[in-house]
Amino acid sequence: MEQAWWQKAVVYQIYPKSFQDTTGNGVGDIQGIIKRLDYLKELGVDVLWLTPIYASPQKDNGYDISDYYSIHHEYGKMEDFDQLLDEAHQKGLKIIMDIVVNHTSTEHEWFKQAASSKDNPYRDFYIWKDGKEDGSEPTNWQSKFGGNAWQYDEKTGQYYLHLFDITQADLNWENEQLRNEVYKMMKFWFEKGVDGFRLDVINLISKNQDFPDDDGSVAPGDGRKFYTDGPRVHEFIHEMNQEVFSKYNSMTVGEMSSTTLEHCIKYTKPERNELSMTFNFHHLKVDYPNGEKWEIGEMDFHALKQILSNWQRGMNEGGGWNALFWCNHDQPRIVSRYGNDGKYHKESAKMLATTIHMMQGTPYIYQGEEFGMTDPKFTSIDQYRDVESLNMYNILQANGKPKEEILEVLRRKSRDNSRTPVQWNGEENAGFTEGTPWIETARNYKVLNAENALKDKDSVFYHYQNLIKLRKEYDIITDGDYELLAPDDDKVFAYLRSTDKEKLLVVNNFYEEEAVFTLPKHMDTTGLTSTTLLSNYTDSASLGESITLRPYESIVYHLK
Ligand code: TEU
Repeated sequence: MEQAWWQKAVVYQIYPKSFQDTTGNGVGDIQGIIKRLDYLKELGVDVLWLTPIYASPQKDNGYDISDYYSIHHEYGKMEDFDQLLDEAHQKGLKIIMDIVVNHTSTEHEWFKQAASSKDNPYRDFYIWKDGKEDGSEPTNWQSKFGGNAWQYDEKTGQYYLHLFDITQADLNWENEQLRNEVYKMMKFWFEKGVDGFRLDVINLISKNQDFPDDDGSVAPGDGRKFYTDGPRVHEFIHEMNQEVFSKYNSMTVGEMSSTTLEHCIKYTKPERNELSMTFNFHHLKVDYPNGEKWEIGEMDFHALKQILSNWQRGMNEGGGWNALFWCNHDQPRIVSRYGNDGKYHKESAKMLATTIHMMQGTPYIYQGEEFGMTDPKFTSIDQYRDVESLNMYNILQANGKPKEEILEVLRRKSRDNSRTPVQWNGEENAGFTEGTPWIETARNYKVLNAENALKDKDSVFYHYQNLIKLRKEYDIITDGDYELLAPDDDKVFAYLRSTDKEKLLVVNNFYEEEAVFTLPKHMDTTGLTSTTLLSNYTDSASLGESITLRPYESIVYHLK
């Protein structure tokens, strides 16, 4: 297949609220993004993904949209957005918008209409059901933010579905008029000149219309099997593609909650005309004991290697396309999580970056990741802002978990770990704001910040810059096949990328103890010359039959 522009691109995710404030109100804004465009050019990324900037009551930081056609007032005005789009384009940066169409805020005009009476024309834009005979919720499904997923509406005597917060009401995709409204809105943004969309939880839009109770085989009231990759989801996304995406030279990335490889191949196989690529989260659940997010567990290294490798091979063989990432605004910082944010901060941040960036797919860098931002390690519940974290705090407390333990869980798991202000410099509030930031800055900003990273030729920042350059120079990173090497090794994540002409050998030590990697017998290197393309130590060994790797050492060899 002919290559699409986004297959060789690197995307940078901006969480505007925490990126750069220019007004002193403590909240980031669009002018702040404009101010930092040159920094992003220096890094070398091609596309900026902005998490939702639409009008919103901000119960879930913009994932609760009240008007798809206007900009949230704290971020600026539509003119600011137009200016951003224009300046970014002039600098050769593309912009993709985050669009949330599984649900809207209950403050959205559609919902207000829908809730006003049972026969309002907008009623069917949402999912309303009568309670069970005893008046209880229509199903036992749990909301992703805790509690039952149905909310009773006194006025009309029915329940509406909300898979997330109570103020995030699920849209009814069975309704054709709703779908047409969504397509119209998407076209509005494309006509403005945006280059694509990140589609929030797009694999949840088609619900099993029988609305059965969950038998609890996965977890009590889980419910996911009745709406994840649901009955009509491919049909709806294909329709969206035909009505909207296919008319523009766009890229689309679907956020896929609890999905499968088979579905993601379908979502992204070009001839099916659905999406460009998908995010999945299986590699970020290998530290969930028994699949439970709100418990602390060790990272299962073998599972991590197997999962990433299955997706590499599976998407390649199936003709799909992966989005590659460690970090986003919902995940703790990777260096604090699978790396080491103390003694080996630099080494481990670079090693993790190499591991993911040398794979096949489109890599995503989340703001601050490029210089190794860490979790803030909050110690008090007052420091948290995230609706999910606050809900879980209450739920775990009601379950009888001691407060100190809950705080420890949040310290490791909270989404706020990635939402603290970007650490631009060592000035007060890290140069993020001249006012009081909406969420505290991590304490290490005096040392760990973008300004220092730019001054240090050996910084994590320049490692990311190199990874991006390599992707542009070496087609094999985009095109090569993938093979996991030494699958049973307890410390080393090594893989081989190959085309008929060349190979890339990527070896990563994930631990702070030394590790030895031995070239597998079947890998014949005779007649090939090896050069070291990148490493995170200045004096890494050249390729030999076995290589001793120092703590978190990571080396990329090119063989030709
Ligand atoms: O997240 C969807 C999602 O399922 C998560 O990663 C979620 O944060 C996690 O399951 C909670 O444990 C998307 C957005 O990225 C997230 O910020 C929104 O809160 C959510 O959708 C609702 O729009």
